[in-house]
Amino acid sequence: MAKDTPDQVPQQRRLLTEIPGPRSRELEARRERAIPKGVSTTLPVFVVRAGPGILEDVDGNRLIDFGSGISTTNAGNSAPLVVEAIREQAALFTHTCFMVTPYAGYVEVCERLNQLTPGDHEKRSFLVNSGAEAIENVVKVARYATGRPGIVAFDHGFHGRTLLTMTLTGKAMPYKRGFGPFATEVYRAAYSYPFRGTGRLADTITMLETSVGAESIAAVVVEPIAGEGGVVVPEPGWLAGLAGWCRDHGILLVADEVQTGFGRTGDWFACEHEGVVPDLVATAKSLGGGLPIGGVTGRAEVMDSVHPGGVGGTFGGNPVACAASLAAIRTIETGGLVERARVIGEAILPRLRKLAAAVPAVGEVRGRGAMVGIEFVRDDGITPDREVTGRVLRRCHEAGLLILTAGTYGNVIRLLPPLVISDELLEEGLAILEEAVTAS
Ligand code: PLZ
Repeated sequence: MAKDTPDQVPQQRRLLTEIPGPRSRELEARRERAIPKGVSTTLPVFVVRAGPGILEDVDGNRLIDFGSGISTTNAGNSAPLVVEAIREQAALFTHTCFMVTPYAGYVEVCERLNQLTPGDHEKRSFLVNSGAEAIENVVKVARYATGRPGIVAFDHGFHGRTLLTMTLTGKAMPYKRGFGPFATEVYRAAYSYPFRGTGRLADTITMLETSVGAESIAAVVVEPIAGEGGVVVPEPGWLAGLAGWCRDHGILLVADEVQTGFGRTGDWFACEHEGVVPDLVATAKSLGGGLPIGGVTGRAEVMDSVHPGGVGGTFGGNPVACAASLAAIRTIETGGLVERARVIGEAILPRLRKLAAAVPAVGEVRGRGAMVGIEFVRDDGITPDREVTGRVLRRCHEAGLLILTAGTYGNVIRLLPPLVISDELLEEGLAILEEAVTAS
């Protein structure tokens, strides 16, 4: 758990105005004149400081944070070690471009990624700026190493917003509609979604073998738990079965651990729970402790196949982001935050499952560790109910609890609390959520 520091936000929920308050609304009006509506916001309260479990806004309201900037501040917002590391590095130098003159921090982050990602085989890593850029690069490396064109992605998958990663993403609205034409040689397969009874592995494999051909597939890109898709946890054994099929056909298994990585699910990486060792792993979000950085990690022979100069970029592995990353990883280690994610899951899941048994609109509560989804359905028990989801979201926000939605059908409430949140705030947030669900 993070230590109290003089600048730490008091760890109490506090509502001084309605949400959003007058100052936030003023800023929102300015924002509407300055920023296109294509960039949208879950909750337009403008933040002035945050951490470990609280977001404080311009009106002095203090909201409980169950979002972690979409699983980016697992180690806490402005975690003390991260702030110190950023200050120190920023005072020394802010940029050289690793491709021009290198520095140790970049090497150290890659060493940490090589150690921490699943599997004890020899690995190499390089650094980029975001989750999307990490996925772009795993695809480049996989195509290069295999000499094959095809990339498989899944229903309910989210991999980013660039042309290629948007193509891999499985949801038209809001991510794809109107933004085509898309990248070529991307094939979509069914993801295992036990609640909806879809995505049997044997059918997925038959489809890929008959309609694409295994020998044309360079890589299968998969989230171990589909985050944006609705915290969909595949059937046990599905991921391992997929990995086995890939291995048998010389297809590289790419784990997109951008959202699930760095302790979120109670393991360093969500693949570990399934005993799966991917060939390539894409990371971002909590790798940077709040600063933008992404990682591409893979088998040494795959990664080393690319010619010198074949991958890179101006800002990839920026020294300040690397310093933040090393400190964020240290914070997760020294704070026992991987274990803490399990404890958070054990606090959330049974409680919400009890609620599910009592409220027919809750179709399923699922997740692992501190990554939890609540899927809302109509009276028939299966038709997605976006309206009730929206009501729960609004009620929580008005009560000072920041939660997120997710889901291909927009009917999932998603909980991603920072792993440093106190038991008291976790408890209070859950009570608000339970009340909102019961009332909606
Ligand atoms: N892979 C699994 O979850 C980003 C998206 C926010 P970037 N998820 C949050 C939004 O609406 O754009 C994500 C992810 C997984 C890749 C990405 C992309 O990561 O750092 O946003 O590019």
